[in-house]
Amino acid sequence: SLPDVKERTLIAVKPDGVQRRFIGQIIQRFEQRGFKLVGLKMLQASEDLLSQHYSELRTKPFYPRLLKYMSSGPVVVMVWEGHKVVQTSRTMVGHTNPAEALAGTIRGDFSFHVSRNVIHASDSEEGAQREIQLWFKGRELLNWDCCDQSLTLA
Ligand code: DGI
Repeated sequence: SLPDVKERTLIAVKPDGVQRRFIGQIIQRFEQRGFKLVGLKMLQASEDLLSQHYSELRTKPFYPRLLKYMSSGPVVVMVWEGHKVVQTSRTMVGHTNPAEALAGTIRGDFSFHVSRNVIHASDSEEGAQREIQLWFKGRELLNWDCCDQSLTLA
């Protein structure tokens, strides 16, 4: 069977990543890998939205601080599409704890503490679908083809 090139994942530049001016460098890494950006917006997330996003972590001791930090300033949320984009993004993002994140990963290159680890990436295909539906309306996701695929506008 043909490889699935339509897999999608949710990536978010967290408030510390926005504040430290990393939006451009993060987008650049996904573009240069060859993934396709199909959704993008900036917003300050409510604690209600974040409690749904992080529902699996609600019993953790750091959960109240996590929601406070994630709602403290704007985030940039994106949907990226491509073959094995969920798994590849997790590799690009690196370990949750920056102390264990390898150099060359986004967290390994841009962060030093788990409470300020710059970026979110969905951890499974099911999780990605759930998170994309939570953060985006269907009409906010755009299908498009590369200009080298056809010359019908010529
Ligand atoms: O999917 P990840 O973001 O890599 O990791 P996760 O789903 O286990 O945790 C979500 C976020 O919660 C993580 O990016 C940062 C925060 N977090 C996780 N473990 C800790 C933590 N924050 C603090 N302060 N302490 C933790 O042990």
